[in-house]
Amino acid sequence: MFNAQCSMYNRADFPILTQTVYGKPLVYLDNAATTQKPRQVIEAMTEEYYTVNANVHRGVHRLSQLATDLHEQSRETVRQFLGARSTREIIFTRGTTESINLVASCYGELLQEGDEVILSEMEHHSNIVPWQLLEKRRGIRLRVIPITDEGQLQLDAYEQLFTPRTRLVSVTHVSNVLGTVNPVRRLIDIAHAHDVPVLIDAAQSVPHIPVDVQALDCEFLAFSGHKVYGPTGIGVLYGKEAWLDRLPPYQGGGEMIGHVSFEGTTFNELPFKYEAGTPDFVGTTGLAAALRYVQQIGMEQIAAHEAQLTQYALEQLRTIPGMRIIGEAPERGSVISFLVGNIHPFDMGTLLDRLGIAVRTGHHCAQPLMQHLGIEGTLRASFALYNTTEEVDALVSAVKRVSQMF
Ligand code: C6P
Repeated sequence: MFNAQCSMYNRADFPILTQTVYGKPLVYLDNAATTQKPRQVIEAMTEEYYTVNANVHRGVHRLSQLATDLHEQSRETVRQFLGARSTREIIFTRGTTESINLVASCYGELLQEGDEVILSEMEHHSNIVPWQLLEKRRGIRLRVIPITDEGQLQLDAYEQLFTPRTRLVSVTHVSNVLGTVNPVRRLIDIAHAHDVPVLIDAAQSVPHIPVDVQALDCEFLAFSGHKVYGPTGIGVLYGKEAWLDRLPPYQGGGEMIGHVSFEGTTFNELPFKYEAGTPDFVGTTGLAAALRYVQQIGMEQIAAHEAQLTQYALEQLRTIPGMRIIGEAPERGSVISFLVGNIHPFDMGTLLDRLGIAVRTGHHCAQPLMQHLGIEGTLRASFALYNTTEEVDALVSAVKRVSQMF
């Protein structure tokens, strides 16, 4: 089905998908947790270890210069991918979690007791706990955008949350549980009307839909490499240059300094001011290879393919007796959370695994959302560019089979 839409894609690019588990073909539907890596990513990283490996920005020797060039070209690939103005706005981190913690830590230095940060009820823990730590450390207050029964943000309530003490809005672009695609451009416009900057958690949007930071006009945006077919341990914080200039550095160490003396230290220019220590320069090569891979296919094509799969899966899953889809927003990504009757998600997930179907079960690091929904957890199927209608059929027939066992 997908090959017909896009000649650039070849499922054989993903060697891991050809295996069987418990004698059944692997149906990998846990892509919101992490995606599989195409050969192009694995080979780019292996090649670098075989031929180039040397520390970056530190050596006059040939290998160090080659490694530095690769690393900085990767930054340029990320810049293009996100539509950022400058590579000075692209900070390499370990992932979305670290990117959000970086903003909480550095922006937190500028906040005073009583200042407010607006989050939403559907945030991942990584966009809640860093702000709670700041609550303790700086005495800030959190304000939370409520959600509707369908799983959409209540925009009227959002507007009511702004006060003269609001200092930041930090919201997810796409919910990792409900699949809801939030109207982030609208949220940003409203925040800007109150002169408030916005951080977008794009962990679940960057891999699935086109994201352009200038079109969004967000001040900060975070995503993880491993969710967009890249390696683990590498991620990105985009920040508008004026904001990154204004905030204090994150961690201290090599690379982030201009000059160090015991009398006083000066800091490096952007983006290095936020990148203390030896960076994961092979990780950035892998990330850039992954972004080139999805760009060759086209983010619009990937989004269309996944939307079609999600729609089909929703229709098919709804035919199962006792099926309850968690999250019914009309604008949705390729994540489907569900429960069947009274079957515990863990039990169903374990049995699905025996049938070769990999889904995630549990609270998905969104316990406040689970509390709002009045449930402990869900099963979650999440799609990527390589999934097929046949795999959706396999999921649906396995869920049917398992639910008949109870
Ligand atoms: N969600 C999931 O299965 P890291 O772990 O830093 O790469 O990403 C954190 C994160 C932040 N925001 C959202 C919306 C996310 O979905 C995630 C990661 C995974 O849903 C692992 S818990």
